[in-house]
Amino acid sequence: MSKLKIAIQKSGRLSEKSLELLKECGIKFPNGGGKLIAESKNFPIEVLFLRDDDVTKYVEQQVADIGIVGENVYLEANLPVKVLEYLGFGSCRLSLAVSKEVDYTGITYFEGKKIATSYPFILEKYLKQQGVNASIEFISGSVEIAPSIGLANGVCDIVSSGSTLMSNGLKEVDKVLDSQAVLISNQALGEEKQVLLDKLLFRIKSVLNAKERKYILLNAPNDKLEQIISILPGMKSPTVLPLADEGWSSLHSVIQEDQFWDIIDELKALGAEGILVAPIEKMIY
Ligand code: PRT
Ligand code: ZN
Repeated sequence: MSKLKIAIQKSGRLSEKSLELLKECGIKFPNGGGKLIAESKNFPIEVLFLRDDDVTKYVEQQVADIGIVGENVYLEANLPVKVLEYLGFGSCRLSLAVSKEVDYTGITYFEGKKIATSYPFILEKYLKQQGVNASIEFISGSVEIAPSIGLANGVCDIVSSGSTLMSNGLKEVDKVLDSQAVLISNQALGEEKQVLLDKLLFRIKSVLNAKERKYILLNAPNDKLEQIISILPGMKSPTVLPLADEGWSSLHSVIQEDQFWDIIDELKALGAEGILVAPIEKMIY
């Protein structure tokens, strides 16, 4: 029987979350630390543990069928593979930064200057779009030290909290790209593998949908029910059950995580009580 091969990062910022996502999809692996390949016992899938820089290439070459990689790394590889899903972890941005002493007034600052980066392809495309002529110095690591050692006037690097830039005397001046982990796939999977992939994708979507939402339960006075329902955009419509207390009902629904605090304030203002918000593990449409 055919097996799906997924390439994920062996050790680094995406490793744990990638394995966790597979686990949340009900896919179990034996605990064999340090192995480069692991086979699941309960789903026809094999995991290849690789350096993140190799994931896109191996998916394109069909060494793996699918892979999880940072969108920044996938875009830099510039290979013909498909992005199937944005996974919501590994968030960061690719930004331009200069010495904090520079009086930066805009992207034209870089005209005729030199920028150090590990992302020459993305940067070149960006500079072209912006109409700026700058030379690009490729460095594979420790990009942040380039300006202080006189190698470049600025850098284009991954930023998340910004503390690495700060501790190297740099400031972020322009965002080139927002990035997060993506699920990529080879463009020519056979029929059998496609069936397995569809099954996996259905599970991944259910997990991701659930992460974005919360289950909410509350007690509401009957005369405010209609107004409360109108601000609760549930899956279809909220469930309403009468409470033993006359004039009150219990209401159950699902809300978007990011609307959470706004909605809670409105609900309280309408007299809702005993508000409970709980995580959802899976959400099937
Ligand atoms: O060994 P391998 O080649 O597999 O791993 P790697 O060292 O090349 O990659 P890794 O594990 O560092 O990152 C994997 C992916 O995580 C990246 O491709 C991004 O998509 C994503 N990611 C998220 C990050 C960061 N956040 C991040 N902060 N990748 C790198 N960084 C680095 C950045 O390069 C800089 O040195 O962290 C530093 C900045 O962090 P702040 O918080 O100080 O701004
Ligand atoms: Zn890497």
